[in-house]
Amino acid sequence: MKPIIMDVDTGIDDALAIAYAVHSPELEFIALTTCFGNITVEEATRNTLFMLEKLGKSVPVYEGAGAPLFGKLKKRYARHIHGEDGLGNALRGEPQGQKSDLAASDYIIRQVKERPHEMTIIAVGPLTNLALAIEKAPEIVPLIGEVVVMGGAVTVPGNITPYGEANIVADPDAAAIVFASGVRLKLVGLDVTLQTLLASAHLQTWRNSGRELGQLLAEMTEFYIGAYEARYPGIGGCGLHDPLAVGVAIDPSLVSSELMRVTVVTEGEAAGQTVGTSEDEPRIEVCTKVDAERFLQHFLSRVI
Ligand SMILES: [Ca+2]
Repeated sequence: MKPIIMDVDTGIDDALAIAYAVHSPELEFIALTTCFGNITVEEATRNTLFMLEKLGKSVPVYEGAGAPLFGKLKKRYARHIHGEDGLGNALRGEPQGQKSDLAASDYIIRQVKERPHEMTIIAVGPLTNLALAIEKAPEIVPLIGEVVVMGGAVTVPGNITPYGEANIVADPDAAAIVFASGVRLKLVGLDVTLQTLLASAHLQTWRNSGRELGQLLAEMTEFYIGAYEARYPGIGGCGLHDPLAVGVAIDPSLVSSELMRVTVVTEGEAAGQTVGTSEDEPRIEVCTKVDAERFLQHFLSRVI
């Protein structure tokens, strides 16, 4: 089993990704760390604890950054896409569980040192927590097994701006630090995630499952697909952004990649743009192709 920490800003696709990971026996779920992003960090922590309770899974949750590394929020929260509560308005009551008593970045440092070369970090929100960990303790870089990042748009246009993808735009400086650190990293960006559409038809299977989890995921995902329809009329589904990062951690053969150095624009209207070049070091694996149908079937076979 591959030990993982998931770093999340729990909106709807994060929730789907957490369910997928919890139900995947290849992964040993060690902890979750939370970050601002789709919503505030406090809401991300709450939503993460809520999902874990619905999944019947006990995993510690460490709260992290509430804002980007340098200065104020550069983008709005994404309540129009993820709902007022971040879960498509499907949140029912407050979770009973409590967050653990250590900052996310400090937890990441401690855990990586405890299990050198073993930990996979699946980062599906802004990269602030990981950047903070690397800034505080650069010696962890060669000790991290691998980082799988949902973020960026290297060979395709952005989504939140013409240039940038939401997780990177939310904290371009953090992404720049992580990408330049030399850490072993796979970038699962819009290059591949927009090829993985979950259609509304699949939700009926979840509703028909007779399970509370199926109802919950169907309700929140319906909201998410509605937001996609508003943005891309006729699309008939939603991108499985964060779940694909989990899929790649389980089975790297779902994607193919190119080694590139990726720099991040940190200022101006193109802030958050991810620019790939093939010559310079350090290089990361930029996923450029995905076996979308095989991934979708794998995800559907696991998520509820
Ligand atoms: Ca996310």
